[in-house]
Amino acid sequence: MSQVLVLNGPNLNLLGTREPEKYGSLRLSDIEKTLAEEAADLGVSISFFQSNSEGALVDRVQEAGLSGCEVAIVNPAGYSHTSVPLRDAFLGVSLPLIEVHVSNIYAREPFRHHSYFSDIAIGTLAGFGPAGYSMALTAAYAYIQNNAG
Ligand code: CA2
Repeated sequence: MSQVLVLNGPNLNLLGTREPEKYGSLRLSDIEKTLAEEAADLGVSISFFQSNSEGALVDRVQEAGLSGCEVAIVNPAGYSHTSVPLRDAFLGVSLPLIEVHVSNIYAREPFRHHSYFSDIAIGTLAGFGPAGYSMALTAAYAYIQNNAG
């Protein structure tokens, strides 16, 4: 069964509890529950990881890449704009990624307009709220189908 990892970076554990005008009112656990149902319908094995720590995210990417995960859906959160080490982890284990942002980072402060992940991603979804994660799962499934074997 194809494996997909959903990785969320710092502070996304606060989704749905603060700043709903920016990030919506769904909690991360709600988003993960929806994705688990959608993955089951698609026949894909899905796992979830959130951390506020850069090293823990790097470790999880390496583990996923070395254990046969086919695609990662990633919201690197603040690390989008800073983290060369997390970018290097994806490249280091050749793990394809789809980048998700809940908000439209291009309509926000200039420092959010650059992401260290966009140029190495299969594609990026930004500004669709929590629905962006489901869109990314659809895209991940299509990628797996087109790149099987
Ligand atoms: O729009 C996104 O998904 C972001 O990745 C969210 C990051 C931000 O640094 C990026 O520029 C865009 C921030 C995540 C913080 O999440 C919170 C959620 C609820 C309350 C407070 C923070």
